[in-house]
Amino acid sequence: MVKSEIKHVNKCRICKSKDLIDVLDLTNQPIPNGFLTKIQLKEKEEKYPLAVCFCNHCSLMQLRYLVNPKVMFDNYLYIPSASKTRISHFKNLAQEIKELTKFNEKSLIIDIGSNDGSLLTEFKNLGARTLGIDPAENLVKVADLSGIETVNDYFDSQVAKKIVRKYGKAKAILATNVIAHINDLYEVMKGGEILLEDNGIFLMQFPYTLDLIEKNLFDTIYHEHLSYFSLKSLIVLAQNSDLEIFDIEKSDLDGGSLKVYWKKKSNKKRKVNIDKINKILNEEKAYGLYDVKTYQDFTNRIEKLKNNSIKKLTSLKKKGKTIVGYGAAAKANVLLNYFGIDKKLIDYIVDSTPYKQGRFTPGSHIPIYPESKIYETNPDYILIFAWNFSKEIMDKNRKFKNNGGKFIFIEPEIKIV
Ligand code: JHZ
Repeated sequence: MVKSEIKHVNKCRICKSKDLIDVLDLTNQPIPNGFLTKIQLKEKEEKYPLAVCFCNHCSLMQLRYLVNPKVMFDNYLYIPSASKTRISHFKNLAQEIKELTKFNEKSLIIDIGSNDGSLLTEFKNLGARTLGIDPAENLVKVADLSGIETVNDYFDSQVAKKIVRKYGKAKAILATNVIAHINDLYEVMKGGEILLEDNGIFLMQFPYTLDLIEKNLFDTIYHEHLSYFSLKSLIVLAQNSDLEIFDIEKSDLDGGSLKVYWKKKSNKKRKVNIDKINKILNEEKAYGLYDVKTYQDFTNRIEKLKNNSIKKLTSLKKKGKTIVGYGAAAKANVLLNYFGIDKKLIDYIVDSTPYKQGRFTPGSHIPIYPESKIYETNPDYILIFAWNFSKEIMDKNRKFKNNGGKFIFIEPEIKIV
């Protein structure tokens, strides 16, 4: 696949069925983390179709068009450490895995999509040996500087074999917010089988499709997220695998996510929490997650949401109000580009990520500043794009609120607080 080539998906990534039904088209968009420098603003911007379809067989919602991963991930500007809430989640996760696996200084903990190494740092602090895997060259350097050794690659069974030869097997493999980014999920499972110690665990965490649909979180649909999982779809994925799900937890992170715990089938010491698995499967069925109509209704709600939001924001602007954005998240760009919002409506966006500051949002070309900019210009409204961190953002901006400023939320319905 050459750099700008698009791959059209005509069979399901998990069950291989060709019965894929188009459900939502978010139009052609630039890649969601493709923040532009001032010089790049003058160049032609590459845009790619962004649309999802529903597999009528295993019910996996998935992207209809795939962008070459090298375009999206080789140089990556998103870092988890720009949000305290996420880091505190990482701290708790490390503690939880310590209790579950009783890892010690000899145990190897692997993180797939390890980014700047911030999750593994928490494991290192608890005394484990750590190894990251990440394709982003820029972030591997950052992780190395903070003492987290990282293999600069995309995870698959070949990489897993190399790691076992050099470092041994893993007590725990972590894959937080990365499984949705990987096209060949069977390679992930194979890699897990190769890499995991016999009594080890493999944890996947990803935004949960039921929450996405229920809360109208359409902006989490973007080119990086190839799959939108239900539990059912993962069970289909595991049918011929040596790994099996032994537990599941729901988490509030990122608008609602699922933590799925895998073990080797041969490991009989860990019991499979079959009641929990059945409970979640029943919830999915009762909600309609296996029914295409649920997704079609979602699409209709999103179209309405778009029209209502644009109307509301335009009317504020007509009254002479100033609106700025908070959090130049990947999902901010989906919303801006799908709604057709630009500098005429949003003056600027603030973000705590040093790599994003001084750049411009892809497609909409809105400038990004450090968070302190809010107190230089005192806007009337802040639109919170990073809604998953609204508490952290509102807490640190009490002064803005006390000065009479208001916050705008788009999902699930446009609301001013
Ligand atoms: P955040 C990323 O999506 C990319 P994004 C990725 N594809 C993925 O799957 C999801 O994460 C889960 C800023 N911020 O984490 C920091 C402030 O400025 O929701 C971030 O740029 N001030 C891997 O990009 C952005 O908001 C703050 O106080 O949607 C949040 O981005 C806080 C708390 C955040 O991920």
